[in-house]
Amino acid sequence: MTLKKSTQVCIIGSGPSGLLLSQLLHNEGIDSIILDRQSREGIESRIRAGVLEWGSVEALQQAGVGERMMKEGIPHSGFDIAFDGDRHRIDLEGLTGKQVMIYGQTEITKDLIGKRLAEGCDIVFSATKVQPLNVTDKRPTVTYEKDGEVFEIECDYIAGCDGYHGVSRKTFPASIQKTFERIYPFGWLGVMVEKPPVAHELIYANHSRGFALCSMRSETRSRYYVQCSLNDKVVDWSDERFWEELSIRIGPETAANLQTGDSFEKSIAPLRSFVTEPMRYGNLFLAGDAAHIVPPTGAKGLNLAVADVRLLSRALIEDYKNNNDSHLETYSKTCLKRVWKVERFSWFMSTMLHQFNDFSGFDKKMQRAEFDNIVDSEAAQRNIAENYVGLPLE
Ligand code: RFL
Ligand code: PHB
Repeated sequence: MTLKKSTQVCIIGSGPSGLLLSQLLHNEGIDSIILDRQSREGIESRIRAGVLEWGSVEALQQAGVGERMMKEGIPHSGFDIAFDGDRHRIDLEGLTGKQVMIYGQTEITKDLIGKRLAEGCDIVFSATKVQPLNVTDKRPTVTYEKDGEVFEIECDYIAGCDGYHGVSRKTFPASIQKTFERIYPFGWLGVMVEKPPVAHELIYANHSRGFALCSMRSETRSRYYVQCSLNDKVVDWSDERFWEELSIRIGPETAANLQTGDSFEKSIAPLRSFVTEPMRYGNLFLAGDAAHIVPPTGAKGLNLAVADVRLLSRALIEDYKNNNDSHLETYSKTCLKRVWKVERFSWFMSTMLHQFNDFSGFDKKMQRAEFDNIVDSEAAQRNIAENYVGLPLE
């Protein structure tokens, strides 16, 4: 027997995209159900992004989930780029008048899940066989299974917020879908440690042994990354090996302030650029990682997801409140223009800052020239700063 449910917007995925969309819709009286294949504990323990554009900060505040972020988050006015021991600060605030906020994605997810559940939202965790159906019909459906029972949700719209490995994007017919992809020939090994950060601001470093990033989650918790081989396994990297390698890549002066310790999380992530076009098929709309992936070097993935959701919520609210579907019609085009600019920035930062095995002597000179150009040109610095603090929504 199939158990029936009904809602206005069925949201697949309870990552930051799906949760924030549900919250923004709820605030305007629009009902949604969220389905996720993972457990709540699994979702709340995923360690991912750490840097929020100010536009994302404002969106979370406007949604009513900014209270803890404004207390515990750390605003940053700049960050450093280092190249073979030379270092240059990008003065975000001086160049753009804006800051970014250090606040973990894990915390944003916890804040959103807490608020959504407190307000009575139906979030189905550990749902299996989630499947959007009849998405070009006026009332599409989503089916799923939970605890051995089969459910069918009837809705007006489906939001595919189910990340890169989700089911929503796969529902698009091949005849209308175009995908664009670049896979980078290396990964990032990330480590979290309960020690104060090595510096007050982030440091992105290109060293002849590979890229390194010094980041943080709080005054007492640091997040570090080093470029690693795609063949590496986490077990290949003892804490000792990690600290040794990071110290070499950030150079002796910075490393003198490095407080090492036992890591409590260590993982390897591949780097990828990916875009699917269009972001809409019938009444199914994609948002966040379901539609695009950026390499993490520009700190853009989560922010791009928030930007999509701001546009999608606005379009749905216009449709429900004013019977105006023009923003839904232009959603994909508006998002993709911004997505490609952010893809460009993330690709640029990744290309400048990593070691590529197949780079020629000329390619390496180009990387150095990019760095020197940034150091010597305020215009180049401003362009980086504008992208880092976040491009306008449209
Ligand atoms: P998510 O977070 O992947 O959530 C998708 C949800 O969908 C569920 N799901 C399904 N549910 C039901 N049925 C299915 N078939 C499903 N398939 C999947 C999943 O369980 C999951 O809960 O996507 P969303 O919401 O679009 O959010 C995107 C962000 O998570 C992502 O872009 C960022 O984490 C990227 N990122 C960073 N972004 C930044 O803006 N700043 C950063 O500093 C930053 N650092 C990072 C990052 C990503 C990293 N990794 C691990 C990929 C650092 C790293 C290391
Ligand atoms: C992080 O703190 O996890 C982080 C910060 C900046 C990035 C990527 C990841 O560019």
